[in-house]
Amino acid sequence: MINICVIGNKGVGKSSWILKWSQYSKNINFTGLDKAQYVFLMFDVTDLQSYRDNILWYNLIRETCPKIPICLIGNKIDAKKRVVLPKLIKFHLNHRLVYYEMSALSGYNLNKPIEWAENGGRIPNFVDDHMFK
Ligand SMILES: Nc1nc2c(ncn2[C@@H]2O[C@H](COP(=O)(O)OP(=O)(O)O)[C@@H](O)[C@H]2O)c(=O)[nH]1
Ligand SMILES: [Mg+2]
Repeated sequence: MINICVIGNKGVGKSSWILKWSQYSKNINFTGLDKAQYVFLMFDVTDLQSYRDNILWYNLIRETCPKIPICLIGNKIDAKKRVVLPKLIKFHLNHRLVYYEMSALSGYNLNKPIEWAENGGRIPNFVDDHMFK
């Protein structure tokens, strides 16, 4: 079992994703930050404030768990009124995090952050990723 803490502003879709994943598979313990091995930091691509607030959550996580692997998730990509466009999303580059776009509603990429955690929570090397693509 892996312990995962899902963090982010209210309304970004944390509960929706946790509920959906729990129906699909029982392989994860959803925990508080104190017991977590991995953190999923989620924002909502239809809510700019939730993207801006990533830095507050990130600093809070790093105060408590300086080394814990973090996966950034942009949820609600099914929504027509997307405002946080892909080209605006730089947070993961600045903080060297893996980033996945997701829709808890449609099921798109639901498993990607889990796979990342199951594989040990890789920290991306964007220079190499860019060079070898
Ligand atoms: N369009 C869309 N709505 C979503 C998605 N995920 C969650 N929601 C909706 O966003 C609202 C807040 O979701 P909730 O899971 O309670 O957010 P939480 O506060 O982060 O736990 C609910 O009305 C959900 O139905 C998604 O992927 N797409
Ligand atoms: Mg909730």
